[in-house]
Amino acid sequence: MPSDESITRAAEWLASARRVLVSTGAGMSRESGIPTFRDALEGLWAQYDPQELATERGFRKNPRRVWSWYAARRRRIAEAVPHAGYHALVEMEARLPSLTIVTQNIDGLHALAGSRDVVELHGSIRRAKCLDRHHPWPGPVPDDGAEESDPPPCPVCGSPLRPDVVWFGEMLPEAAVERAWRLAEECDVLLLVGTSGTVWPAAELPAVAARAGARVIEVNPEPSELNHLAAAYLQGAAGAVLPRLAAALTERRMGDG
Ligand code: BJW
Repeated sequence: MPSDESITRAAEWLASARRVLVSTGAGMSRESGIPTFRDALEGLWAQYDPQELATERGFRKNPRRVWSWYAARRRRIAEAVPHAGYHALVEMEARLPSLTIVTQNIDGLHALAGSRDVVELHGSIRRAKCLDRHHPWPGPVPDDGAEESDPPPCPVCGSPLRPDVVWFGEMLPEAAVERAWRLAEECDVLLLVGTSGTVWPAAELPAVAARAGARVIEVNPEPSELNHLAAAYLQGAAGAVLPRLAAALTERRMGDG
């Protein structure tokens, strides 16, 4: 666990920042019971290559398998509730002049916790669109509850529905990328939480921020590929470290006032 001194120092950086960018990955949701992307390939799915499941090619080859994998994950996400680390970020947003979250996660837990400024880089599992023409499905994603089922057809063009997430080889949503990169260039502190830093272009954000002069703080039980960029490494789980950081920020502000 990080020392009180390292938490206090990181809280001071946050308190004196004009703009804070929080960049989250799958590890952020683990304590809410949502497996990381790699963990999600456990058990029944361990026999499949991510490139088979999270690519358009994989979906076209076996739409039933990919649709069913996402249905199983969507059901698990629907039952998940944000843990204390999520609430700590909501508290930090209320206390700081500007805090935005850029997430690679598709589970929507930041919004559910009450964070107001969230940029989703990899889409959302809570939405669907059609494969060929990207017509959005209106409303909650259909689910017949079966362990395996075929994707329903798009009511507009008949092409199969797919989750509205970003698969390997696909472009990220342009507006989200533009905003995230601008925020990385402008922030004073980038708080990096629960990402392995292996998937691009999201993995580039901390380097963009560091090059522009920001301090990077990493929260992760294991050092990520981006750990060398961190001015402070708070080794531990998001649900344990972020509440300590929010509490130190609050204490500091009360001391100021
Ligand atoms: C905890 C914890 C706790 C555990 N608390 N922490 C440039 C260079 C090299 C490659 C590329 C490149 N540009 C593009 C590529 C190819 C590709 C890529 O990056 N491949 C890599 C495998 C190398 N990128 C793309 O294809 C992207 N598109 C793109 O670049 O378009 C332009 C283009 C188009 C065509 C050709 C070329 C360029 C799209 C990437 C989309 C990624 N999509 C996925 C799936 C989303 C839907 C789904 O979930 O099914 O997004 S992949 C998957 O990985 C998912 C995640 O968001 C993403 C990142 O994973 P993350 O968050 O880092 O999680 P994990 O599981 O890796 O790590 C968990 C971490 O948590 C660990 O560090 C733990 O220690 C930690 N942890 N418990 C805190 N309690």
